[in-house]
Amino acid sequence: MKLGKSSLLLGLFLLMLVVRPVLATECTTIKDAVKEGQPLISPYGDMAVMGFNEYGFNYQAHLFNGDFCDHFIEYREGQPQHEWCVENFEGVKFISRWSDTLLSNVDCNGDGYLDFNLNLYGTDAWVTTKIFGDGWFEYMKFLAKPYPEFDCTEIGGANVQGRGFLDQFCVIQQIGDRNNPDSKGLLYHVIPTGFKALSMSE
Ligand SMILES: [Ca+2]
Repeated sequence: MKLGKSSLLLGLFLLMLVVRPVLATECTTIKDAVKEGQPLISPYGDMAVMGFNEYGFNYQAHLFNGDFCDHFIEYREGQPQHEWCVENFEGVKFISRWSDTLLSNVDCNGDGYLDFNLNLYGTDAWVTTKIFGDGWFEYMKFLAKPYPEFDCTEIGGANVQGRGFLDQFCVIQQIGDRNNPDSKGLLYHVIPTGFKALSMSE
């Protein structure tokens, strides 16, 4: 019996040795990756450096603060649409924040990229954008729809169309309108404000 017990304990101990590395699977942080000389890569192909990168992304802080044309990869210098962007948006600034559900600041699946998720229906994903030029601005708060057919106007918000992955979101708040520089007031404001807005539809 005594031997059996020891064997059991030994077995458990060995099992722990085997299981531990699996349990210890950790997410790589931006800081650790930089320290190791192999920075994580963003979905845009940028290196996730500490603080702000050359374009204005601070992936650690889930924040972009920079020139409008630098935010979108297709509008950056050297890209075919860069000139168009400069002609239309020179001097225009852009600030955006996003949730970890959309674009994380860690790599947990070990592929070397910041984890990101483009299937956002029913998640708690959110994005805010502020675009501003000389004397005008537009602020928007986006929240992921619960499901694709959801009509955001039912809760007093607005649907999004033709804006890529943002089409999965409702605009639940908008202040100002880039297409109408005189507009500085509130256009949409779903109550309750913020991320409980969609629960009102259930
Ligand atoms: Ca990853």
